[in-house]
Amino acid sequence: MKKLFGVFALVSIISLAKAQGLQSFLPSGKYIGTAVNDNFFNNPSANGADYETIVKKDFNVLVAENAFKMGSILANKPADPLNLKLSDLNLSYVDKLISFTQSNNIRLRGHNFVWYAFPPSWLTTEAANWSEAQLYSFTKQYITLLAGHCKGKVAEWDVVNEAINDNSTPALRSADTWYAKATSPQAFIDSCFYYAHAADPSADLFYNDYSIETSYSNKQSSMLTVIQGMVDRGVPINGVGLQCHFESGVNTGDWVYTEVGKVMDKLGVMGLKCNVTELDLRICGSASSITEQADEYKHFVNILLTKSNCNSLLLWGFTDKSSWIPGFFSGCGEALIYDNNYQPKPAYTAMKEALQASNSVKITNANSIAAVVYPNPSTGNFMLSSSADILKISVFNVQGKEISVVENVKEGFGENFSQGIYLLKIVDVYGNERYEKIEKR
Ligand code: 9MR
Repeated sequence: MKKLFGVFALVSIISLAKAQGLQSFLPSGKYIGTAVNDNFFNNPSANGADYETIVKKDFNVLVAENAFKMGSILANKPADPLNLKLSDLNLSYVDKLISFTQSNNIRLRGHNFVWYAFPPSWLTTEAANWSEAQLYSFTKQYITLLAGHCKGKVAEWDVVNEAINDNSTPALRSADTWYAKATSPQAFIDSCFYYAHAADPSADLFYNDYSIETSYSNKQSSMLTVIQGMVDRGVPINGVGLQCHFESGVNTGDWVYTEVGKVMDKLGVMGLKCNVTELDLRICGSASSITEQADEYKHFVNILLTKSNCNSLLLWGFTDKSSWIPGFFSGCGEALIYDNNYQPKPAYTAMKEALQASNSVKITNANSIAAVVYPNPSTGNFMLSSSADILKISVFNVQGKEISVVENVKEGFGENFSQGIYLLKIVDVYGNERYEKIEKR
């Protein structure tokens, strides 16, 4: 018992060192992350020291905003693009993020192997002269080299990004892509997944896109048809990423959260994961406020926590000091959870509160003994709030075995309960007894 206490004390000290960042409140198997910007790789002093401190404190999954894209990795034209060598790939930023995530015990997401947009400038001209077989050969070599280099270090990859047409007819882009020589864009996409799987069989492979989050966009039905087809053909796909670049107060609200939940369920039925991969909630003019935005961010945390096939919620950056939004949407900004000076915004607090609340234990049906148990944010113990003084709480596991008795409960209890369902026998000072179910999540 003494030894066990020692272990708990040690775990507590380590937890405190993590300074109660967002990720410290997550149940196991769930991840909250951010994209790291270009300065992280080539000009950290422009970000300032707070940038890295916040990344380590709050997030347990990272993705590079640009550094893993073909436009960065093959920015320089290789001597022979149809005979690619590992040394043709500029992997310095990739390796930097691999080593950062490994030394800080952070999960790494790769974005992306194939994207019609922003290819290396030489590729569009070059690929227009290739045969279809040469296009396939180049793509296979690129994915094989990069996925192989990152094998076991990148937990999940966006294999193909934004391949579906905005106007949905036909479903897949072709003429506006560097891979237009593929007579069947679908066969080309399938192949990309096969190449990635062969190079790193343990990585989760994703299709990632925007405007697929709700059924009000025609793109969603195209996506479901495309993905169902891939599943039916046995293509090694593990999930779909919903980018979720939304305008606060405009493309938000209960209907959106419900819709996001529904598409996650539909993909779950196909046996797939569905993650939020690029969330930001831009504020444009007076359409919203940072208070409204806070509530919206909270809903996305709840989606992460309640959807079993959603394991990650990634933000497209975390600080308004560095975001693609103002440069892309004129008059819009403030899309993220820290302000320009790295001060947490209401959105940050709301996310944290949603995560803390998810750790709470609820006592149900407590009529004569109205009692609520909630987590003490600084210790992780459970606190009891009751209308009557409680004499004793006995805790039973689901097998009915009494595993703990706490007497004269005035302060915290329950720090050593693992996740699960328990039965409490609560006795107050007047001898009233109640049996209540509690769930530690
Ligand atoms: O935020 C990224 C921006 O810095 C880049 O200039 C741009 C082109 O590479 O890509 C932006 O990220 C996009 C992401 O890769 C895919 N979904 C949309 C994102 C915002 O445009």
